[in-house]
Amino acid sequence: MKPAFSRLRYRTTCMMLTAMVLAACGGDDDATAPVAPASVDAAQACSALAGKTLAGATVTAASTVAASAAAPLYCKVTATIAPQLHLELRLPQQWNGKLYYEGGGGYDGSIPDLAGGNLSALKLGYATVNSDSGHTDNGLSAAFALNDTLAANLFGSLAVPTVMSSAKEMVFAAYGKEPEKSYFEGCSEGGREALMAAQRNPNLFDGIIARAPGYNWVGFMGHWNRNEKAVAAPGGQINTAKLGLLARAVRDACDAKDGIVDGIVSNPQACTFDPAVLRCAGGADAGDTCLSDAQLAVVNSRTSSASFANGAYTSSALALNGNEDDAAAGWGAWVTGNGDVRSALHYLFQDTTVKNYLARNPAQDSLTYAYESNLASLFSMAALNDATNPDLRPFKSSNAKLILWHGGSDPSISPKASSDYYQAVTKAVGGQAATDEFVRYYIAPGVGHCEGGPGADQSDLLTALDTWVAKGTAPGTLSATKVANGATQASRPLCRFPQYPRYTGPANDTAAAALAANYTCTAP
Ligand SMILES: [Ca+2]
Repeated sequence: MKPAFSRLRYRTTCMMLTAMVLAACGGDDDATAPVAPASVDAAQACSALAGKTLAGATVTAASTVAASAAAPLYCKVTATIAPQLHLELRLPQQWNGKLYYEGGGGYDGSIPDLAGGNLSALKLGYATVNSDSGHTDNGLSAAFALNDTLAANLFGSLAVPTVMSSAKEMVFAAYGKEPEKSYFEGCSEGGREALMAAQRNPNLFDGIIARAPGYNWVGFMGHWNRNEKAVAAPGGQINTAKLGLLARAVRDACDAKDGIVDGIVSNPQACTFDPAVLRCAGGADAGDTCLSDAQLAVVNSRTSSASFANGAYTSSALALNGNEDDAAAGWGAWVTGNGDVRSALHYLFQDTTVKNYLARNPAQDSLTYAYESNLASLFSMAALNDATNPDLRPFKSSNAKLILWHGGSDPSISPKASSDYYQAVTKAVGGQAATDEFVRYYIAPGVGHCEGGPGADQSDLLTALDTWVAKGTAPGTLSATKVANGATQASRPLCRFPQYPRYTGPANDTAAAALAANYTCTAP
């Protein structure tokens, strides 16, 4: 349990009371603990919070949401922490005594819907909380950072601890007891928030799940700036047919190295494919059966690391994985914009970053901006947003646990970036044994950015984390499933890094290939 703020507050209140009523405060720790009601239903939780201001959060609405096929009965609370930080707290009728905080995505700017991680947590009985991280906009806009220093600081690192202060107080007011455990989970930007909390607020959560974390903001944005300039260069655009050519060539070379040809390169460390074999004769574009030098320059920009400010900021290489042509995990949406570079997600993210953090000029064209032209702006953005500190000893000392997860075919953030961070943590905390005491790292082969792709993208990491934190049972090999239309299509073991799931079942057996039992976590 984290510092018992409610007891401290209760004692403080008692100290302020006169001797006349002091007896009611009791004389030892147990007696000072507030007594939880036998049960609190969702309507009571709502009425306890309606109209209140708690730890700076003013409740703007509190109403029950009836149980449905999608979600159980809960009290939905919206609140504002003045002047601009908005949060939503969901208090289930059947509370498990714990709090779950889910991070945002992109540049945040809105409260995430009840879906994905927070819906799963609510179904498990967790009280859940989300925020907009302190500004209102679409997730592809960093306009808030241009002139709103508070918004920039809230987005960078302050929203999570600020929201947590209020959320814990609200949970106490609603249920009569503070959360027994508090967990954070986030992917991409939410994964950055997760690692930021582990680094800067090591006592805030009992456990953290960081998935595909965008922890390296300056490095990643600079890498994307470089990549998108290559796509925008004359002849740099890679069409769908050429992406198919590239992906097939990678699969032909590497798919089988995990024991099964299933469209997933599960053993990337055995993959030594060189895209230069696809070069058009002479280097000029000669149609869809080869890649020109301009197109290979895009491939090489992504598959090589990037470094800025004399190595102060770096970004890991993003290896080819054979899913470059996948609808969800491929390059179309993220890199090429399917023929329109200025609609590619990486173009859009780096462009709003250049405009609002670096050039500080909304009219700046990011494709003509030299990324290192203003080092002070890089330093400033890093101080706000980078969660690159590998020294998690304070987090470890608080007895908290961290689960790292990354999709093996992530087209946005390289799984190698998470591997590099994990290895830096291992070094910083004193080696593998010390790391194993509080970190688990998993790569899910064939999975795209946070989800999607041909791989098994669904795993119950929250229960694995809770079992570790609450019962002391550290997670080993976990399970992952691929779900389509509500039905499980395939299962795989989710192996601890650096292991991968190697197929050990019968050959040419589609049913066997869909079952996790026919795979063995194997060292590369
Ligand atoms: Ca394979």
